[in-house]
Amino acid sequence: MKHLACRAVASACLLTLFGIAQASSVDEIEPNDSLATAQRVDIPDNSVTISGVIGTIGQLTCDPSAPCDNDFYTFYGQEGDVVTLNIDGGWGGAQNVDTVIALFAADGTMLLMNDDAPDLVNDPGSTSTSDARIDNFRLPATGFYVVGVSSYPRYFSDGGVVSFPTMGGNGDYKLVISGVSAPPVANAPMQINIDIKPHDRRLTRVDPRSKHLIPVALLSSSEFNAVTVDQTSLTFGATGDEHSLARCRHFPEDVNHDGLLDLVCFFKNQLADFQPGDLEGILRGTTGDGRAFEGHGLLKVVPEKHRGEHRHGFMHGHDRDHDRDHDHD
Ligand SMILES: [Ca+2]
Ligand SMILES: [Ca+2]
Ligand SMILES: [Ca+2]
Ligand SMILES: [Ca+2]
Repeated sequence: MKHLACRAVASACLLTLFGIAQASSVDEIEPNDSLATAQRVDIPDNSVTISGVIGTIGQLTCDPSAPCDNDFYTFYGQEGDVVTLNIDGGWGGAQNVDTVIALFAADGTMLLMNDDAPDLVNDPGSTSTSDARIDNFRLPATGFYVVGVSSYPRYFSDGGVVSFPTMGGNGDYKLVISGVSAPPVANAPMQINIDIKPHDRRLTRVDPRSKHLIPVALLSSSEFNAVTVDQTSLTFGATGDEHSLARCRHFPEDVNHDGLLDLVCFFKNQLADFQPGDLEGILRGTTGDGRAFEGHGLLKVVPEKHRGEHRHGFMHGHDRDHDRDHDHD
Protein backbone atom coordinates (compact mmCIF):
# COMPACT_ATOMS: atom_id res chain seq x y z
CA MET A 1 0.00 0.00 0.00
CA LYS A 2 2.78 2.38 0.83
CA HIS A 3 4.24 1.83 -2.62
CA LEU A 4 0.93 2.53 -4.30
CA ALA A 5 0.53 5.85 -2.48
CA CYS A 6 4.06 6.92 -3.40
CA ARG A 7 3.55 6.05 -7.02
CA ALA A 8 0.34 8.03 -7.26
CA VAL A 9 2.01 11.11 -5.80
CA ALA A 10 5.10 10.63 -7.94
CA SER A 11 3.08 10.46 -11.15
CA ALA A 12 1.23 13.64 -10.30
CA CYS A 13 4.51 15.39 -9.48
CA LEU A 14 6.06 14.26 -12.76
CA LEU A 15 3.15 15.60 -14.78
CA THR A 16 3.28 18.95 -12.99
CA LEU A 17 7.05 19.23 -13.16
CA PHE A 18 7.29 18.79 -16.89
CA GLY A 19 3.96 20.31 -17.79
CA ILE A 20 3.00 17.37 -19.96
CA ALA A 21 -0.61 17.15 -18.87
CA GLN A 22 -1.59 15.16 -21.93
CA ALA A 23 1.56 13.03 -22.20
CA SER A 24 0.67 10.09 -24.34
CA SER A 25 0.20 6.73 -22.73
CA VAL A 26 -0.63 3.34 -24.13
CA ASP A 27 -1.23 -0.16 -22.83
CA GLU A 28 0.82 -3.06 -24.06
CA ILE A 29 -0.76 -5.36 -26.58
CA GLU A 30 0.31 -9.00 -26.50
CA PRO A 31 1.74 -10.90 -28.23
CA ASN A 32 4.84 -8.74 -28.35
CA ASP A 33 7.37 -11.40 -27.41
CA SER A 34 10.03 -10.93 -30.08
CA LEU A 35 11.70 -8.23 -32.13
CA ALA A 36 9.57 -9.29 -35.08
CA THR A 37 6.32 -8.87 -33.15
CA ALA A 38 7.30 -5.72 -31.27
CA GLN A 39 4.37 -3.41 -30.55
CA ARG A 40 4.57 -0.18 -32.48
CA VAL A 41 4.23 2.90 -30.27
CA ASP A 42 3.85 6.40 -31.65
CA ILE A 43 5.53 9.22 -29.79
CA PRO A 44 3.83 12.39 -30.99
CA ASP A 45 5.03 14.65 -28.20
CA ASN A 46 8.51 13.69 -27.02
CA SER A 47 7.53 10.89 -24.66
CA VAL A 48 5.20 7.97 -24.20
CA THR A 49 4.32 5.88 -21.15
CA ILE A 50 3.55 2.22 -21.80
CA SER A 51 1.72 0.16 -19.18
CA GLY A 52 2.71 -3.49 -19.38
CA VAL A 53 2.87 -6.72 -17.44
CA ILE A 54 5.60 -9.32 -17.47
CA GLY A 55 3.76 -12.62 -17.20
CA THR A 56 0.67 -12.84 -15.04
CA ILE A 57 -0.27 -10.88 -11.94
CA GLY A 58 -0.96 -13.29 -9.14
CA GLN A 59 1.74 -15.68 -10.23
CA LEU A 60 5.09 -14.58 -8.86
CA THR A 61 7.42 -16.33 -11.27
CA CYS A 62 7.41 -18.00 -14.62
CA ASP A 63 8.49 -21.61 -14.97
CA PRO A 64 8.48 -24.28 -17.68
CA SER A 65 4.75 -24.80 -17.21
CA ALA A 66 4.01 -21.05 -17.39
CA PRO A 67 6.17 -19.56 -20.15
CA CYS A 68 8.19 -16.49 -19.32
CA ASP A 69 7.08 -13.26 -20.91
CA ASN A 70 9.16 -10.69 -22.75
CA ASP A 71 7.73 -7.46 -24.10
CA PHE A 72 9.08 -5.59 -27.10
CA TYR A 73 8.11 -2.13 -28.30
CA THR A 74 9.25 -0.34 -31.41
CA PHE A 75 9.40 3.40 -31.97
CA TYR A 76 10.67 5.75 -34.65
CA GLY A 77 13.44 8.16 -33.69
CA GLN A 78 15.58 10.76 -35.36
CA GLU A 79 19.36 10.74 -35.51
CA GLY A 80 20.68 12.81 -32.60
CA ASP A 81 17.65 12.31 -30.36
CA VAL A 82 18.86 11.86 -26.79
CA VAL A 83 16.57 9.16 -25.52
CA THR A 84 15.88 7.90 -21.99
CA LEU A 85 14.25 4.52 -21.39
CA ASN A 86 12.86 4.42 -17.88
CA ILE A 87 11.01 1.65 -16.07
CA ASP A 88 8.76 2.98 -13.33
CA GLY A 89 6.81 0.98 -10.80
CA GLY A 90 8.27 -2.38 -11.72
CA TRP A 91 9.10 -2.50 -8.05
CA GLY A 92 5.78 -1.53 -6.54
CA GLY A 93 2.50 -1.52 -8.33
CA ALA A 94 0.29 -4.59 -8.31
CA GLN A 95 3.24 -6.98 -8.02
CA ASN A 96 6.97 -6.41 -7.71
CA VAL A 97 9.10 -7.40 -10.68
CA ASP A 98 12.83 -6.81 -11.13
CA THR A 99 12.93 -5.50 -14.68
CA VAL A 100 15.62 -5.65 -17.35
CA ILE A 101 15.55 -3.49 -20.48
CA ALA A 102 17.56 -3.35 -23.68
CA LEU A 103 17.62 -1.17 -26.76
CA PHE A 104 18.02 -2.72 -30.21
CA ALA A 105 18.69 -1.25 -33.60
CA ALA A 106 16.28 -2.19 -36.38
CA ASP A 107 18.60 -4.98 -37.54
CA GLY A 108 18.45 -6.61 -34.10
CA THR A 109 21.84 -5.45 -32.88
CA MET A 110 21.69 -4.83 -29.15
CA LEU A 111 22.90 -1.29 -28.45
CA LEU A 112 22.55 -1.15 -24.66
CA MET A 113 21.12 -3.19 -21.79
CA ASN A 114 20.36 -2.33 -18.19
CA ASP A 115 19.17 -4.39 -15.25
CA ASP A 116 19.24 -1.94 -12.37
CA ALA A 117 19.06 1.85 -12.64
CA PRO A 118 22.30 3.65 -11.76
CA ASP A 119 20.42 5.84 -9.26
CA LEU A 120 17.00 7.27 -8.52
CA VAL A 121 17.93 10.87 -9.32
CA ASN A 122 15.22 12.55 -11.43
CA ASP A 123 13.31 9.29 -11.37
CA PRO A 124 10.28 9.96 -9.18
CA GLY A 125 8.39 7.04 -10.69
CA SER A 126 10.70 4.47 -9.12
CA THR A 127 11.17 3.50 -5.50
CA SER A 128 13.92 0.97 -6.19
CA THR A 129 16.92 0.82 -8.47
CA SER A 130 15.71 -2.63 -9.53
CA ASP A 131 13.61 -0.65 -12.03
CA ALA A 132 15.85 -0.65 -15.10
CA ARG A 133 16.79 2.65 -16.76
CA ILE A 134 18.97 3.77 -19.67
CA ASP A 135 19.73 7.48 -19.57
CA ASN A 136 20.49 9.86 -22.41
CA PHE A 137 21.35 7.54 -25.25
CA ARG A 138 21.99 9.43 -28.48
CA LEU A 139 20.33 7.69 -31.42
CA PRO A 140 22.98 7.09 -34.09
CA ALA A 141 20.58 7.15 -37.04
CA THR A 142 17.02 8.00 -37.98
CA GLY A 143 14.77 4.96 -38.07
CA PHE A 144 13.06 2.32 -35.99
CA TYR A 145 14.40 1.10 -32.67
CA VAL A 146 13.13 -1.64 -30.39
CA VAL A 147 13.01 -1.68 -26.59
CA GLY A 148 12.84 -5.05 -24.87
CA VAL A 149 11.54 -5.57 -21.33
CA SER A 150 12.10 -8.78 -19.39
CA SER A 151 12.79 -9.72 -15.78
CA TYR A 152 15.91 -10.74 -13.92
CA PRO A 153 17.82 -13.00 -14.69
CA ARG A 154 16.65 -13.02 -18.31
CA TYR A 155 19.29 -10.84 -19.95
CA PHE A 156 19.07 -9.92 -23.62
CA SER A 157 21.51 -10.43 -26.46
CA ASP A 158 21.49 -9.61 -30.17
CA GLY A 159 18.26 -10.46 -31.92
CA GLY A 160 16.23 -10.06 -28.74
CA VAL A 161 17.28 -13.46 -27.43
CA VAL A 162 17.02 -13.90 -23.65
CA SER A 163 19.11 -16.07 -21.41
CA PHE A 164 17.45 -18.37 -18.83
CA PRO A 165 14.16 -18.40 -20.75
CA THR A 166 12.32 -20.38 -18.08
CA MET A 167 13.37 -18.30 -15.07
CA GLY A 168 12.21 -14.91 -13.90
CA GLY A 169 9.64 -12.92 -11.99
CA ASN A 170 6.30 -11.58 -13.11
CA GLY A 171 4.74 -8.22 -12.42
CA ASP A 172 3.45 -4.97 -13.84
CA TYR A 173 5.56 -1.98 -14.90
CA LYS A 174 5.49 1.25 -16.80
CA LEU A 175 8.05 1.98 -19.50
CA VAL A 176 8.63 5.68 -20.24
CA ILE A 177 10.39 6.42 -23.53
CA SER A 178 11.35 10.09 -23.69
CA GLY A 179 13.53 12.44 -25.72
CA VAL A 180 12.16 11.34 -29.08
CA SER A 181 11.59 14.05 -31.69
CA ALA A 182 8.14 14.34 -33.14
CA PRO A 183 7.91 12.49 -36.44
CA PRO A 184 7.69 14.60 -39.58
CA VAL A 185 4.45 16.44 -39.10
CA ALA A 186 1.51 16.39 -41.44
CA ASN A 187 1.78 20.10 -42.12
CA ALA A 188 5.41 19.87 -43.19
CA PRO A 189 5.73 21.24 -46.71
CA MET A 190 4.98 18.83 -49.51
CA GLN A 191 8.14 18.19 -51.50
CA ILE A 192 7.77 18.93 -55.20
CA ASN A 193 10.13 18.67 -58.12
CA ILE A 194 11.40 21.83 -59.72
CA ASP A 195 13.69 22.45 -62.65
CA ILE A 196 15.75 25.64 -62.56
CA LYS A 197 16.32 26.91 -66.10
CA PRO A 198 14.38 23.94 -67.47
CA HIS A 199 15.69 24.22 -70.99
CA ASP A 200 19.33 24.29 -69.91
CA ARG A 201 20.75 20.80 -70.30
CA ARG A 202 23.87 21.58 -68.26
CA LEU A 203 24.03 21.91 -64.50
CA THR A 204 22.23 25.19 -63.97
CA ARG A 205 24.59 28.12 -63.63
CA VAL A 206 23.66 31.28 -61.81
CA ASP A 207 25.61 34.50 -61.99
CA PRO A 208 24.80 36.59 -58.90
CA ARG A 209 25.41 39.83 -60.80
CA SER A 210 23.13 39.05 -63.71
CA LYS A 211 20.05 41.23 -64.07
CA HIS A 212 18.24 38.48 -65.93
CA LEU A 213 15.29 36.51 -64.68
CA ILE A 214 15.72 32.92 -63.60
CA PRO A 215 13.03 30.59 -64.96
CA VAL A 216 11.94 27.82 -62.63
CA ALA A 217 9.54 25.07 -63.69
CA LEU A 218 7.19 23.76 -61.01
CA LEU A 219 6.65 20.18 -62.11
CA SER A 220 3.26 18.61 -61.56
CA SER A 221 2.84 15.11 -60.19
CA SER A 222 -0.04 12.89 -59.13
CA GLU A 223 -0.07 14.76 -55.81
CA PHE A 224 0.77 18.27 -56.93
CA ASN A 225 -0.90 20.37 -59.59
CA ALA A 226 1.44 23.22 -60.47
CA VAL A 227 -1.21 24.98 -62.49
CA THR A 228 -3.38 25.80 -59.48
CA VAL A 229 -0.72 27.12 -57.09
CA ASP A 230 -1.17 30.49 -55.43
CA GLN A 231 1.33 32.38 -57.56
CA THR A 232 1.52 35.30 -55.17
CA SER A 233 2.92 32.95 -52.50
CA LEU A 234 5.96 31.90 -54.50
CA THR A 235 9.41 32.66 -53.12
CA PHE A 236 12.70 31.46 -54.57
CA GLY A 237 16.39 31.83 -53.96
CA ALA A 238 19.29 30.76 -51.81
CA THR A 239 17.15 30.10 -48.72
CA GLY A 240 13.75 29.71 -50.34
CA ASP A 241 12.28 32.72 -48.57
CA GLU A 242 13.37 35.38 -51.05
CA HIS A 243 10.52 37.45 -52.50
CA SER A 244 11.97 37.41 -55.97
CA LEU A 245 8.99 36.52 -58.16
CA ALA A 246 8.63 38.54 -61.34
CA ARG A 247 5.75 36.62 -62.93
CA CYS A 248 4.61 33.24 -64.18
CA ARG A 249 3.81 32.26 -67.73
CA HIS A 250 0.15 32.62 -68.50
CA PHE A 251 -0.07 29.27 -70.20
CA PRO A 252 1.11 26.09 -68.50
CA GLU A 253 3.19 23.66 -70.52
CA ASP A 254 4.39 20.10 -70.11
CA VAL A 255 8.04 20.89 -69.45
CA ASN A 256 9.25 17.36 -68.70
CA HIS A 257 6.96 15.55 -71.15
CA ASP A 258 5.20 13.38 -68.59
CA GLY A 259 1.73 14.31 -69.78
CA LEU A 260 1.11 16.72 -66.88
CA LEU A 261 1.02 20.47 -67.34
CA ASP A 262 3.72 22.34 -65.42
CA LEU A 263 4.11 25.98 -64.54
CA VAL A 264 7.12 28.11 -65.41
CA CYS A 265 7.74 31.18 -63.29
CA PHE A 266 10.45 33.81 -63.47
CA PHE A 267 12.39 35.14 -60.54
CA LYS A 268 14.64 38.19 -60.27
CA ASN A 269 18.18 36.91 -60.10
CA GLN A 270 19.52 39.58 -57.80
CA LEU A 271 16.67 39.25 -55.32
CA ALA A 272 17.22 35.48 -55.20
CA ASP A 273 20.47 36.38 -53.45
CA PHE A 274 22.69 33.51 -54.52
CA GLN A 275 26.26 33.61 -53.24
CA PRO A 276 29.38 31.82 -54.45
CA GLY A 277 29.35 28.34 -52.96
CA ASP A 278 25.57 27.91 -53.01
CA LEU A 279 24.67 24.51 -54.43
CA GLU A 280 20.91 24.65 -54.66
CA GLY A 281 17.98 26.92 -55.19
CA ILE A 282 14.89 26.51 -53.05
CA LEU A 283 11.36 27.39 -54.05
CA ARG A 284 8.45 27.64 -51.62
CA GLY A 285 4.80 28.42 -51.94
CA THR A 286 1.29 27.28 -51.18
CA THR A 287 -1.23 25.45 -53.27
CA GLY A 288 -4.58 26.95 -54.19
CA ASP A 289 -6.11 25.22 -51.17
CA GLY A 290 -3.43 26.48 -48.79
CA ARG A 291 -1.01 23.59 -48.49
CA ALA A 292 2.67 24.53 -48.22
CA PHE A 293 5.11 23.03 -50.69
CA GLU A 294 8.83 23.22 -51.30
CA GLY A 295 11.22 22.20 -54.06
CA HIS A 296 14.99 22.03 -54.31
CA GLY A 297 17.05 22.26 -57.48
CA LEU A 298 20.77 21.88 -57.98
CA LEU A 299 22.74 24.76 -59.38
CA LYS A 300 26.21 26.20 -59.51
CA VAL A 301 27.05 29.79 -58.79
CA VAL A 302 29.56 30.85 -61.39
CA PRO A 303 32.39 33.27 -60.60
CA GLU A 304 31.49 36.86 -61.08
CA LYS A 305 33.86 37.13 -64.03
CA HIS A 306 33.49 34.33 -66.51
CA ARG A 307 33.91 33.99 -70.16
CA GLY A 308 30.23 33.61 -70.87
CA GLU A 309 29.60 37.14 -69.74
CA HIS A 310 31.83 38.62 -72.41
CA ARG A 311 30.06 36.54 -74.97
CA HIS A 312 26.62 37.52 -73.87
CA GLY A 313 24.30 37.62 -76.84
CA PHE A 314 26.54 35.27 -78.78
CA MET A 315 24.06 32.62 -79.83
CA HIS A 316 25.03 28.97 -79.82
CA GLY A 317 22.63 26.44 -81.24
CA HIS A 318 22.22 24.59 -77.97
CA ASP A 319 21.67 27.82 -76.10
CA ARG A 320 18.53 28.72 -77.95
CA ASP A 321 16.13 27.43 -75.31
CA HIS A 322 18.38 28.64 -72.57
CA ASP A 323 18.29 32.11 -73.99
CA ARG A 324 14.56 32.00 -74.39
CA ASP A 325 14.22 31.25 -70.74
CA HIS A 326 16.20 34.26 -69.75
CA ASP A 327 13.07 35.96 -70.94
CA HIS A 328 14.49 39.39 -71.60
CA ASP A 329 11.82 41.89 -70.92
CA1 LIG B 1 3.68 -8.53 -21.31
CA1 LIG C 1 5.06 -10.17 -24.05
CA1 LIG D 1 12.38 4.53 -13.13
CA1 LIG E 1 16.37 -4.75 -12.53
